[in-house]
Parts: sequence; C-alpha cells; structure tokens
Amino acid sequence: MTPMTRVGFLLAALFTVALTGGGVRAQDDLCAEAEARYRALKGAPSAGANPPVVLLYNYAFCPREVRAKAGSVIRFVNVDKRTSHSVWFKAAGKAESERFFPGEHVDVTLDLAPGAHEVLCGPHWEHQNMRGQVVVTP
Ligand SMILES: [Cu+2]
Repeated sequence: MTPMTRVGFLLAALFTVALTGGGVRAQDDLCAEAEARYRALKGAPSAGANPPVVLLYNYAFCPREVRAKAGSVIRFVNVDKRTSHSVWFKAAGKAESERFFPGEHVDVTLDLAPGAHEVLCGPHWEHQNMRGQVVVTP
C-alpha cells in the first residue's frame, strides 16, 4: 500500500466515523423509532401524555431534553426490545431508580431545584453515553 493510499483509507475511515457518530440526524431517527415503539405498546402517541413521557431506547433518552415544573412527575418509559435501563439524577445527589424492562416505566417526581439537571441511565451512561437533560422550571 502506498503512503497516499494509506492516507485515503484513513480519511475514508474518519469520514465514516463522522457520518455514523451519533449526530443530530441519528438522534432524530432513533427517537422516531422510539416513538413508533411507544405507539405500538400504548396505542397512542407520547406527546400530550399525562404525566409527560420520556422514552428510553437504544441507549438514548427521547427527547434528549425535556422541561417540566418543579414538583411535577415525568414518566420514563422503556421502549427497547430487550435492554433494561434506569434513571439516575446522579449530579443532583438522587438515588438511582430500579432497572426497568421493555414496556415498563418509572415515574420520577422532580423534587429538584429549578435549572438544568442531567439524567443518566445507570448501566449505560459511562460506555454508551446514555444521558438526557431535564430542565426544571419554577
Ligand atoms: Cu440504559
């Protein structure tokens, strides 16, 4: 292999990583799939659900960011095929939730100070970067 060919392969590899590295479009596609799975499970869209719903799917929170009032409840629903997840406001000093399985959910009361709070999935935040954000409003 000539040096130029090697550079070409390297560039192609880098380009492939850039294209598949979890950009905004990939997140949108993922969340569209998650929504389709929610509808299949519940027979209704997640939008307008009460309590408001965040989907956990393929190592992502959908939507990635949600806003809700302090003291209100958010329902985190696992719409995955076989992976269990948890919900953990680690930086806020909260305990991690139980792990919950496909079709199951966890309701979290937002007893958090107003502001942005990162929410992690316990088993997947370190290696799969499964993180979301909840903006608590007064
Ligand atoms: Cu997870």
